[in-house]
Amino acid sequence: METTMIDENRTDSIHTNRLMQGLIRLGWDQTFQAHLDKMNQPTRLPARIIGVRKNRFTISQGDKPRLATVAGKLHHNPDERFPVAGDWVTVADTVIQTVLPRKNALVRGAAGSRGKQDEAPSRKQVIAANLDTVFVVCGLDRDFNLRRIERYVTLVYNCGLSPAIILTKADLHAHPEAIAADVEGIAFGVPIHLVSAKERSGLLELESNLSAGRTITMIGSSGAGKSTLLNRLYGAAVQSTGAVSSSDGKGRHTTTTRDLIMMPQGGMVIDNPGIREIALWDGEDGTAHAFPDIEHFAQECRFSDCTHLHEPGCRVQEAVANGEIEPDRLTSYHKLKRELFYLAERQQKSAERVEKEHWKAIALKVKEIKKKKRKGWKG
Ligand SMILES: Nc1nc2c(ncn2[C@@H]2O[C@H](COP(=O)(O)OP(=O)(O)O)[C@@H](O)[C@H]2O)c(=O)[nH]1
Ligand SMILES: [Mg+2]
Ligand SMILES: [Zn+2]
Repeated sequence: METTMIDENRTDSIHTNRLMQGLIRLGWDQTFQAHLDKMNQPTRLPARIIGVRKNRFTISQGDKPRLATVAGKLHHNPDERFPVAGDWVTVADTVIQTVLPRKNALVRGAAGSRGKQDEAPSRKQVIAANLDTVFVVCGLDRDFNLRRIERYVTLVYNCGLSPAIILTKADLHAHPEAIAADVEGIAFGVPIHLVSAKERSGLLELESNLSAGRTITMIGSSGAGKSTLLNRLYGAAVQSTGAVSSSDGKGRHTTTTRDLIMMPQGGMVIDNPGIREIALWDGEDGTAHAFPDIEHFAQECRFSDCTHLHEPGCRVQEAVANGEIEPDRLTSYHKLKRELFYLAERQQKSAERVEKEHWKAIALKVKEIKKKKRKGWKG
């Protein structure tokens, strides 16, 4: 009998080993393990969210993907994290119980959550979690727009993430290197890659982002060429792509779901549908990272709290006047700064409102108690 016991233990540990190897392939590490250990619920196993279709989730532990549902408490409790692509979760059978704390997340202001066009969004949308790099993908066709790249880069930095800019469809431009140089002028220190998915050029340089255990995601407009790039890097058509309607240069919606793809290089890519509205969400000061040139001149402004709009002795304005900074770049900076300011203000306001409501509730309670006491004294 004793031999079978030993064998069972052995199979057990082989099983655990295999599970662990599968998880590590998906990016599992000591940080997540520590979170799991702290929960102390040995019956719940970790898994990663590798597919999101509305409220249906696909999870993986490194082997066969499985469909999963979400425990009711995640739906109803606004304080609970709700799973997104790239999240690590605990599951009991095929029910997602908890979302483990995220290392980071790509977050934006939810589309349609701002009342007027210029208003700060009132809700956030988590696009993907636990990322190593975010590819900002921009096609060198009509999609190309420096200001939009600035906005994406700020969004990425604002989330505490590292961007890399992928200029794709290089085959469609007569002087792609000149465009790359322009981008260099607005994205200091951000890796810039010129690629053509069609001609398969520039792909090899991207592979260092895809080494084992790493996760990247791609953002960019619909039709930018994200899914095509993913397919090329994969070496097969794993994602569907769409033709751009030539009349308006805008792509059709082809990717409506989010999938985490295990790449042959060892890393993982989360494909995203095109984002039409790139609203920022409050976070780290993304503009400081995205506009180091302006921040550099700002140190020499006469006033330490200079807004670089109209103050005397503003070194930033001077830099614009003598051509050290492009006027459009400063406009873009002001615009993004203003957005972040309104976001912060909105959050401050809603915090104050919660506080106020809290005290109102207490005042009501006190009144109620007083009333009861009075009644008690009378009766
Ligand atoms: N000429 C050219 N066309 C491309 C390239 N990459 C993508 N496309 C085309 O651009 C369109 C949109 O591509 P897709 O990958 O679906 O864009 P997504 O919406 O960002 O995923 C498709 O018709 C692709 O064939 C490229 O490198 N060169
Ligand atoms: Mg796509
Ligand atoms: Zn100034």
